[in-house]
Amino acid sequence: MSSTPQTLRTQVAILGAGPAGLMLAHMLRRAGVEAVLLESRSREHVQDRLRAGVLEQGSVEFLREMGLDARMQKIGMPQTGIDFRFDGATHRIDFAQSSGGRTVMVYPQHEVVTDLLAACEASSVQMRFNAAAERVEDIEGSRARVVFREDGVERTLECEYVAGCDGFRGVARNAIPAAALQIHDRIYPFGWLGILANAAPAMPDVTWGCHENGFAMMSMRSPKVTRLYLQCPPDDAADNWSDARIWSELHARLDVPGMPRINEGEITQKSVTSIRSFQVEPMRYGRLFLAGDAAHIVPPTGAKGLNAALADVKVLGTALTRYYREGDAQGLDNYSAICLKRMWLVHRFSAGLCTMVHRFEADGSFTRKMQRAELNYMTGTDAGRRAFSENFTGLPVEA
Ligand code: FAS
Ligand code: PHB
Repeated sequence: MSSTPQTLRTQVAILGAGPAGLMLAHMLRRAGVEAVLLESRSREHVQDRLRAGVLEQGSVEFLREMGLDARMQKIGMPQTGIDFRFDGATHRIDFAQSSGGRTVMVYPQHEVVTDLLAACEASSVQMRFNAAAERVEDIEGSRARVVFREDGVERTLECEYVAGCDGFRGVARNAIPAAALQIHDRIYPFGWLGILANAAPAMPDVTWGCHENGFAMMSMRSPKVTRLYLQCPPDDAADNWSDARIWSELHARLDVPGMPRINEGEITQKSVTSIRSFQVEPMRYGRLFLAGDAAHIVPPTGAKGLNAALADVKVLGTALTRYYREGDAQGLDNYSAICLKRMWLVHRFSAGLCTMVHRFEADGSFTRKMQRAELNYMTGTDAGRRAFSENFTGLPVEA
């Protein structure tokens, strides 16, 4: 018989143990704010999920401020430039030089989650795994409620505020009345085949192939593991891609004369991800705050998904801390406006890049010429390189 009561009480209920939920739980614990985190999946599943790979400079600094950078400093891979391949040549942007020294760090999302889980467990954050929120109620009342199911038993978590960090397929967003929720959505006519290979990255820079066959990318997860992407049809399946076909297309789309060819190796993971731009407004309704993928999705092209989630949490965690420590609700009241102002600039960069580098089958030669003109301007002019670099290394977060 479980000792857990049917009804739990806390100050902040956090839905989701992805980077957003775990970082918020860690921030609130450090601030002495009481929180309970509910996660529908197991701890192992959460820790082992492979996703993003690149941290903006602001995210690296945020992790350092939160005391979470020890392993990142050891195994992270700092990046100062990015290599665009098109028209049979290489076109490198040194984003450190073009942004006054700002850089990014290749440090895989599952490593960030590993660090966050360890920190939350070390500070006894109340985390409940295999505890799926079913609905969020009374977000316009004096106290909110999260109804969740754990070990087959329905329980209730009463709280003052709910942080919906439960991702794109979570339930928090559903608590906002349809009449109050604006949804902005664009689904792109292609997907990405993501590949993990036991092969040393052939180049020190993340390398993009903007090819007639379609987009491709070479990134990395460690000095011995390469992360690769191939544009594919939106309804494609990983099983349609033999190893031979994968390597043939990667060489066709990424190799250029005078530069090292992509290194081949054992493919250990391949999966197809759909590509979309998605944003809900507002990101706060009554006692509910949405953060990360629960509020927005960006095409992975600009490496912004994970970073945008951390940026939201920096704003929300700071605002909740101010409220509980000083009784000042100004940050909470401004949360949605601050995050939306930054997010629409993140969408602008991510959707713009996505449109620039992919092959759109339905488009004619004029659009393809415009894409090339955009690429030449972005990589071939100081203004273009600076604009790319400021965005890729990360826009400021107004916390
Ligand atoms: P997450 O989706 O990470 O976490 C939400 C959590 O909530 C999950 O653990 C989920 O189990 C839990 N949850 C859901 N419903 C619940 C419920 N009812 N009750 C309790 N818990 C619930 N971004 C990049 O920048 N670069 C990339 O290359 C990249 N690749 C990606 C590949 C894939 C396949 C996917 C899906 C995303 C990728 N992303 C990438 C984006 C990704 O990194 C997200 O932006 C990031 O995980 C967002 O973090 P969270 O907002 O915490 O959401
Ligand atoms: C990745 O490593 O997953 C990655 C790197 C750079 C990008 C997008 C994704 O622009």
